[in-house]
Amino acid sequence: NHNDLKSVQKYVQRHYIEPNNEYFGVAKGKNVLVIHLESFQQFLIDYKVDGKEVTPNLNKLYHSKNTLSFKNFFNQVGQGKTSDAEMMLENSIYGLQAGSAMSSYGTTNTFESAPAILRQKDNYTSAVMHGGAGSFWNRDNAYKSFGYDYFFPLSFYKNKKHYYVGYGLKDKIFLSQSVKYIEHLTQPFYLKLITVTNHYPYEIDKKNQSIDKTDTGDKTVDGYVQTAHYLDQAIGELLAYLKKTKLDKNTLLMLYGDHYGISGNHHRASAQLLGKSSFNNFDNLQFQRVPLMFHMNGLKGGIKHTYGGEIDVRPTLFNLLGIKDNDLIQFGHSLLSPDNPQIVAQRNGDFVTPEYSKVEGSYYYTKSGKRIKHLTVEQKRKISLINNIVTSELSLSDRIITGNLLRFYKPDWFTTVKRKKYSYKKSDT
Ligand code: GP9
Ligand code: MN
Repeated sequence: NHNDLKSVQKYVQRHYIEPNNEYFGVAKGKNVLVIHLESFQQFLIDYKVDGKEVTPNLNKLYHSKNTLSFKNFFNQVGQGKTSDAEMMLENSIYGLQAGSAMSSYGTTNTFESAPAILRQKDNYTSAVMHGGAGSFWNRDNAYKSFGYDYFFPLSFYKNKKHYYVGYGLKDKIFLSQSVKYIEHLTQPFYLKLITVTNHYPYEIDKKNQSIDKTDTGDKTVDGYVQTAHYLDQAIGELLAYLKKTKLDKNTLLMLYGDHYGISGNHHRASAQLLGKSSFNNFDNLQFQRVPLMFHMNGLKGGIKHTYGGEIDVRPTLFNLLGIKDNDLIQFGHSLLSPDNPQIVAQRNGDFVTPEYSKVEGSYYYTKSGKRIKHLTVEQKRKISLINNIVTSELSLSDRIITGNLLRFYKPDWFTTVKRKKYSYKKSDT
């Protein structure tokens, strides 16, 4: 009810942080091309197998002087996996403790999401392209609630038996076919391309295996670098297209990994991949780092150490686009802001900060990985502040979703999204 909203509003206002002034609006009015890197972990960046880079194209982007790269950026998804990542990126609101918020509430809830905001503030056209079924994770409904103008799922693409693996079209085929749709989008656009080949069980046909598997002997792990390499090549082809069409001149690229590719059930193989003698639950939490990069001609880039997560992506993007977000209900903070609190909540209540990590009720020093056996009074105080923030955010966020609280709130300038306005036609539900 309204009182629930009041407490949410109060909390959000109290924790609001100004964006970084120097970066405010540096990408104002540019196209935004979001590349979803399926199951892509940060450790793959600069990773080598037999002396060969697994992801040369992404490595080049990562190190470019025109790329803002975040090396301590974490995924924060729960059971909703990809859909939780999308929920956080579009809304700066968490997924749920169980299930997928996009599936359970995407059709019925009111949202004030990135595509609607960008349309209303700066007349952006928005679209999602994905070589998989439109109904997966309830995308075909949730995207309407988010205010996406267009959705191009599998039914918009030519499909043949050898085009497809796992959950959708192979990334190279998906991206090359997407080009004709990208060309026709009215600019400026906010476009999300959702890749899918680098998804468990990491299988790809012989012809597209152009790097060796790793040799941990763990069958579900060893193919990972191979599909990641394939994804990287597909990205390379897309970048070449952007260059050829000069779209790169007026486009802000944003790339992110949605969640882990190697789950916590593969400690031995993970240790071997990282060249470590052991791998515990603390290591597994640190393993939740995924890439986040913003790339644009002329952007003042660099590798940033700020700790953050998917909840912070929208405020960071809005910082670059010069979109004021002080009157929006959101839990994230611009990663460019010097005052970013750097508290990265995990959906189960664990957290990472530059100083402390909480893993299944135990506390560790983030830098050394040493477990803290006895907390000092001062540590107790600091950690209880962090715990308060983590639990408040998660529970307030849950109340927004389960109580559909955004129907009671909108900034004056915002017009409520009408789902009926959108029809994705060929949608293959
Ligand atoms: C399918 C894809 C996979 O469309 O996005 O989702 P995931 O299994 O990673 O949550
Ligand atoms: Mn995923």
